[in-house]
Amino acid sequence: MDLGAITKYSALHAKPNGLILQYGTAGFRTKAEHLDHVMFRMGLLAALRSKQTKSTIGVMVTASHNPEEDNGVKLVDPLGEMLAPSWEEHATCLANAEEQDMQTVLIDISEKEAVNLQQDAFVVVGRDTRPSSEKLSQSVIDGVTVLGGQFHDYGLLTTPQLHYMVYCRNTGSRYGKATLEGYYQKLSKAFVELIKQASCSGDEYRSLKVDCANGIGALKLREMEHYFAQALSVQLFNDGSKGKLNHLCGADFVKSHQKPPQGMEIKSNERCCSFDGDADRIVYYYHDADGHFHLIDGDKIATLISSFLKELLVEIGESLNIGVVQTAYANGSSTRYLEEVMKVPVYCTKTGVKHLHHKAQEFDIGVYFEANGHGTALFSTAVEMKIKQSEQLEEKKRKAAKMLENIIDLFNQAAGDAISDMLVIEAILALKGLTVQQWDALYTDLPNRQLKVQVADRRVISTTNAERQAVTPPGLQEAINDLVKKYKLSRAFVRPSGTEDVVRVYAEADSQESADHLAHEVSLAVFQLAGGIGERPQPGF
Ligand code: NG1
Ligand code: ZN
Repeated sequence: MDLGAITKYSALHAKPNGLILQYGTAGFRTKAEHLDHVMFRMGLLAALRSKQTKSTIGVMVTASHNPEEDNGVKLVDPLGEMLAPSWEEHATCLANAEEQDMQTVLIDISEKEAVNLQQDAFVVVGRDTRPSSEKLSQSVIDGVTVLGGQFHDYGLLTTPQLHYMVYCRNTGSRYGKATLEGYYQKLSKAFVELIKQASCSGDEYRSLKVDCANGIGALKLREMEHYFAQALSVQLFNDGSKGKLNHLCGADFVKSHQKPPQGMEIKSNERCCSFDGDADRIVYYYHDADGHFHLIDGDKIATLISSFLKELLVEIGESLNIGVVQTAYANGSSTRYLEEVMKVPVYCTKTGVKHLHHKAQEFDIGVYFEANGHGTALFSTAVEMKIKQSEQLEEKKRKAAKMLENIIDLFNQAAGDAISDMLVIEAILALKGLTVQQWDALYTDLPNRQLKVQVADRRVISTTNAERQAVTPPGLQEAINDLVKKYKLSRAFVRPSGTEDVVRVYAEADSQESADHLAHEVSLAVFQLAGGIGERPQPGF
């Protein structure tokens, strides 16, 4: 390590005194103007991680669905996964070290992790469309370079595209070519082949309106659309040409406000979807003939996908297992439908895709989605083996195996990906001959409400049972239990957010009014028992 050079360059990316940040569920995220030192240091850390794993590491500069003024950074591990937990701790230590302690922390990490500093390092960098992202990604590169690392700057990419690049580079291109062209071709080829197998290929399946949150998804979908134009035409809205990123549009807005984005004209029964700011989340929706808005969230996406995959497995006649992984935010109706009607085992993990991804790896086919639309499906080698052996099978089984093969190619195995999920969904709807209303009608969501409560220190709330029960502060869970008892089909839980300084409250019940009341009452309990600050939560939304 050239400590002199590190000191010199670090001074050019100086840390504001006293600023403390945490590597949370989605890496570091805050106002862009506070992030320059974090970016430089994450460049250093990515180089160390690359030396340690002898693999390519990814660094993505984005703040996803946050407002345009924010930014953030996350590291991508060798197989496209989120950073290993011990390295998340190192990331936090390194980002928070005062200028004079930075070197010591860096040496500490290298020693603890037995990093061979002579080893080469290679880091790939991607960024979203935020005005601050270009300069910040340059700071990442400065960090990589000062540790003698090599880099490839992909420039503008969706978050899942960067995961894909990392995965390809570390699997000797067996998975795919680590270029945008490679990504577009792999996905589009699988999609077009799947669509060809649809018997009902009427025009109604062939067009889709996409709200791109004024973000990177618009640019990349526009680059990609001609690769699959023969099978699907996409009409892009909120493409960044005028509106602000994530402002009144995008998957997070649509899901949390349960209303359509601005800037999109929706005719009745038209199929529409929204991406978030870095294109790793997707939700669908439509207006019915009476003008009512219907949201189809991550839970219903998981239901569509897992039921289709289960049918294919039955078709092949193989005893491969399939499981669905959700979080506490999954709508109660979805869990019930999956378990009782579809007879698919459902598991609940803590919030954050790394937890879901980990659990999903336990199955031959693991489908995981957060209710907010972030998810994918993972396939074990046993499934791939089965497909390889399908040559000997009878015609019908061979066809199912072929479909499964294309579906595997179409899913981004490295991460939840709005573009890839969109194409999977479009293919399944076409293959099953399902309209958006028929898909929506699989089950009816229980009315629900999510709220935020400001408290002095959100860490006073600790949870258990995949965040569905509060352990501390004393009395809070008992209070929630008593409130829940007052309503029908009700459920409520609270947890500290990993990305915002708030406590999140979730409630569902048999009517919207009840869900709203319950959420409000639980908010008051949090405010009283967990050190609420500012104004007491008010009823009404
Ligand atoms: P937090 O802020 O920890 O609730 C949010 C989402 C997560 C996940 C992360 C990362 C909800 C309720 N929470 O986490 O699901 O997507 O952001 O972006 O949607
Ligand atoms: Zn995102």
